[in-house]
Parts: sequence; structure tokens; C-alpha cells
Amino acid sequence: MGKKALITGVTGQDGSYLSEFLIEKGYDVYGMIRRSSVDFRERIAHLESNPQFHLVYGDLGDAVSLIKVMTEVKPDEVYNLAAQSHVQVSFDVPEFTADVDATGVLRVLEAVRIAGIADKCHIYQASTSELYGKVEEVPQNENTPFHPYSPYAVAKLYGYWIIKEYREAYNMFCCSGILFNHESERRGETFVTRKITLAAARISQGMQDKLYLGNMDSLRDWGYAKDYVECMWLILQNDKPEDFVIATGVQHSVREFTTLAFHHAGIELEWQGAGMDEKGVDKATGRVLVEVSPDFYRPTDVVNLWGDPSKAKRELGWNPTKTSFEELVKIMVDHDMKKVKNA
Ligand code: NAP
Ligand code: G4F
Repeated sequence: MGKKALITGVTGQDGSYLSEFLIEKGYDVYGMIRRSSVDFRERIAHLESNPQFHLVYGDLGDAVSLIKVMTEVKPDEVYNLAAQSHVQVSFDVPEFTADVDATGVLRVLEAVRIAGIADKCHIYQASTSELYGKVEEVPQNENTPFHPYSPYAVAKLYGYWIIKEYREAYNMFCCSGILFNHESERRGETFVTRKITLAAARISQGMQDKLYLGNMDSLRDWGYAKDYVECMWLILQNDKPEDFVIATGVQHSVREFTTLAFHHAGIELEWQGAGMDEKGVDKATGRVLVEVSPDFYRPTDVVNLWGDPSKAKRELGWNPTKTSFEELVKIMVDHDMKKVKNA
């Protein structure tokens, strides 16, 4: 019998890549989905006929559903990826974000205990570099103090601490992966990277006039999601339950990402002006293609994320630079160029 893994958030970017990865490793994967009025499961549609892939209903806001799933599936490994994952949206729906991203983690842990599998089940919690928030140290590692800077980050901080608490109080194998931003051609379209690659593809093919962005000085350590799901698995195969920073160790600005994405789409941008008046101008035509909009500024913004993946490299043997920043941008733009062309 192969191992059984339960993935919450299976319809998301990471859930879909992790499902593929675990199926390849021989696991039976149980993906938890919630009921929605439209069956919009684009990222996992290709897996639905795979005999190793099973869908179960559940919601992180509903303890009963979690207890039912844990009791019926009795997974060897749980990957808790489900979350309201958009930082800007967390300012609009802070209570929902807290319920799912904070209390939801507690519900998962309690469901594992109630199902009677706490002594054998390994649990991964999708923690985040947003915990460092208004950063107190650059680059950030496992010992850097946290300073969460959004309702999302505050909720995720609870998730991080309750995982640590259950590890110490009940001797459970539960760990947090403190993952820095990771992107892909499956990234949600309102996160900045995907918004940029889609806009570059549409603008270059005459389907969109302009791209409006918020803070372009913001710095991120962007990796490729497909590489990061391997680390989630490695964390649960480790001898002892520990938390790990997962990052590339390389930092770029939103402006740099934009310049490179447009370059791959065949447009060379030149930046003119500063602050709210900054514009990205097409060098060939003089047309303004990128402008700043206050709509995409946040009440508090995290502007200097840069991870130190030394521990994951040393103790898990993980390679943080498998896919470079340049390759990542190219993968995303190439994908979106085709998507726009075939639309
Ligand atoms: P994502 O694409 O936004 O996916 C989020 C998933 O959570 C979706 O499957 C969504 O289901 C599900 N979900 C939301 N609320 C739920 C609820 N109440 N009950 C059950 N499922 C629910 O996120 P992602 O980028 O794959 O990220 C995965 C996890 O890693 C998240 O916890 C995120 O906060 C964390 N994280 C992400 C990054 C990153 O850069 N991507 C970095 C650090 C940490 P629906 O499809 O039904 O909405
Ligand atoms: O792409 P973002 O929305 O990602 P953010 O806020 O870093 O959050 C993502 O990564 C976290 C890990 O650090 C995850 F925990 C979280 O779940 C999510 O996956 O924004 C990145 C930066 C921000 O500083 C934002 O202010 O880009 C800046 N930005 C500038 N213009 C924009 C825009 N962000 C968005 N979404 N849209 C813009 O137009």
C-alpha cells in the first residue's frame, strides 16, 4: 500500500503542483475541495481521471467536515495549503481571513487528534515570508524576528505558533514551511507577477492598452512553485519536525520583473518619472504602457523580502536555484503569450 496524503487547497497553484509531485512518488492523493456554484477546477482537471487522485469535500471554516475527512481518509501526511492567500484582499475581508488562515489551522490539528492519527500523521503548514513583514533583518532566516504587516500575515502568524504549540504539547510531527513568494504559469491572475505576464502578453498582441500597478519599488525573492512543492514533501520526510525557510536567496523589484516580462513579450520598456508619476514607455513607439494607480497600494506594504535558504539546502539537500529568476519570467510569459493567442 502506498502512502495517503491529504491536501487542503488542492485547487490552488501549489495544491495542483504538489498533487502531481506526490502522485509521481506513488502516493494516493486526497484533494479537499469546497462546493462552489461553478466547477472551476482548471488547475487539477488533468488529474481527475487518475486512479491515485481522489476529491473530498471540506472547508477550513467547518470543523465537522475536517473531522469527517480525517476520520475517513486517515492520511499519513496532511499538507494544509488552503487559505485566503491574497494579502491586499485580507484588508477587505480580515475576519474571514483570520477564520480560515488562523483558526482553520487549529481545526486541522484538532481534526487529526480527534481522528486518532496524531501519533503517526505528519502535517505540513503553509507558512509565509509575510510573517517577517516590516522586516527587522535582511536577508531573513529561521531566527529572524517576525513583524507581520497585514491581516493576512497576522492570521498566518497564529497558524505558525499553533503548529509549534501542538508539536511541543502533544509531540505531533507538524512543521511550517516559511515559503517566500513562488510563482508559475498557474499563479492566480491578481498576484503581481501573473498580472504583469498576462498584461505583457495581451499588450504585445494588441488585446490590452495599459497595465496599472501599485508599488513598483517593492522587493521580492521570487521562486518557481514547481520547485517549492518538493520542499514541502522533504520537510515531512525529515527525521525530526522542524520549520524551514524556503527561498531562492535572490531579490528583485516589481519594476525589474515588469521590464523583463515585457522584454520576453518583445517590448523594451524605458522608465520615466518617479512615484505616482512613474511610467513605463515603449522605447520603439513612445507609447505609455505601464502606469501607477493608487488602487493597488496597501494600507501597509511589505517591501523588502529576501530569504536565506541555507538551512533547507544543508539539511534537506534542496536546491534553491533550480529555476532562475530569468527562467521563471520566461516560463510565465511564454505560457501567457500562447494563452492570449489561443483565446
Ligand atoms: P491559492 O492559489 O490562492 O490557493 C488557495 C487554496 O485554498 C485554493 O485551493 C482555495 O480553494 C483554498 N481555500 C481557500 N479558502 C478555503 C477554505 N475556507 N476551505 C478550504 N479551502 C480553501 O494559493 P497558493 O499560492 O497555492 O498558496 C498555497 C498556500 O501557501 C496558501 O496557504 C498561501 O497562503 C501559502 N503561501 C503561498 C505563497 C506563494 O507565493 N504562492 C508563499 C507563502 C505561503 P478555492 O479554489 O475553492 O478558492
Ligand atoms: O504578488 P503580490 O500580491 O504578493 P504578496 O503580497 O507578496 O503575497 C504573496 O506572497 C506571500 C509570500 O510572501 C504569500 F504568503 C501570499 O499568500 C501571496 O502568495 O504582491 C507582491 C508585491 C507587493 O509588495 C505589492 O504591493 O507587489 C506589489 N504590487 C505592486 N503592484 C502589486 C501590484 N501587487 C499586486 N497584487 N497587484 C499590483 O498591481
